[in-house]
Amino acid sequence: MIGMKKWLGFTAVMVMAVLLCGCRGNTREESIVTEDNKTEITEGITPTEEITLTEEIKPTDKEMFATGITSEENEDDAVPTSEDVTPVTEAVTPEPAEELNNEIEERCPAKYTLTRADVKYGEFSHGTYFSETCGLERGFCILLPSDYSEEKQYPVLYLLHGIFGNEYSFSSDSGNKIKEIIGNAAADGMIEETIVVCPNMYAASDPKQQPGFDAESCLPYDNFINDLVNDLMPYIESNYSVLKGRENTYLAGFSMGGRETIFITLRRPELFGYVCAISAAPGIVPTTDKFMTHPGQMAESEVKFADGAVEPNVFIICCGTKDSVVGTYPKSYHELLEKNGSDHIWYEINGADHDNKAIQSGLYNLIKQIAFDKKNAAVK
Ligand code: FER
Repeated sequence: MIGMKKWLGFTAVMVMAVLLCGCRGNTREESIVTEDNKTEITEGITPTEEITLTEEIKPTDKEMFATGITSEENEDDAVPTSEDVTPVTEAVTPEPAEELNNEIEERCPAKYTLTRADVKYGEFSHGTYFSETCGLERGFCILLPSDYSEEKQYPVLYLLHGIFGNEYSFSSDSGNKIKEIIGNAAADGMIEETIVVCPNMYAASDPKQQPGFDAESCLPYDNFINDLVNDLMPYIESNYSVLKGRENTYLAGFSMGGRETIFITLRRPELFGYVCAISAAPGIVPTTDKFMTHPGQMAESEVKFADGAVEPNVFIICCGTKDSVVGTYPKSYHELLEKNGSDHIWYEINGADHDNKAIQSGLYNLIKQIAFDKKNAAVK
């Protein structure tokens, strides 16, 4: 039922968003969200282009943007089934290296999302660092392998949350199966044991500033590139036992985090060898969607790698075919990159919404491409 409630709540937010298009100067009295979460439409609302939803979105709705909708189709993600906790050791055999291919699989196979009896998964913990960019102490969550040791060194994946999220967005949603996918892929020998860092992507200098659907409230997200590169990455690299360099530094993000993933990758491609932008939000280039008018972070002609730039070994852009929040914006980024001659992999996840199915798919395919690329490099 959690999923159903979230879905209804989200539908109400979406309907509100459309209704509120006409509410600048008007009040919410013109649309009423009833107790059973249905929105009643009253007369006299004419849509305008821009809206500010900051005060209209409830904390529970904000979670949906931050880490994805839990739709009915994805209830299996939210509620662990007996299958999830049943030891599946016999059914799960490591992928022989020679069988590893680089084909995209739309859905993350169940053997990577399952909790296996014979695998020890890492745990998330919380840390802080001083951000010169923001002039503030800021938080991050970090997933360390269960047997993390200073004697070893690990690659790092920086994983960016959606709008209204924070460093806890991914670790507090067990439905995304991040721990399981990373742990199972490492247990199978597909990838090395890997650290996952989940930052707070809202890099504001004023701790009172809040995210919202207006240009000014989004600026701290666009400032995150500075915090990441100048503050967080150096902190992680000097306080944890990590492998440095682009071959060992991965970047992925969901929705608003997907948008910043693309932006950061285009601006600093020398830093990240493996990248995946999942269900990327609008706003890299100027546009108006159902939430707001975006001034754009760059012109359409700039959506490319600079001439002569080192490019990521893998740069994936993906999105569900039923994404009810960002629609076809991810596809438009793919089309722009293609038009501007910049290499990337584009694929769609059939039937997925703005949800954990998309997140799992993007994460799994990123891992698979890393595995294939690194194994190929090793035999060259
Ligand atoms: C927008 C549509 C979607 C937008 C952000 C999002 C800032 C992000 C959604 C999410 O992170 O889930 O117009 O503008």
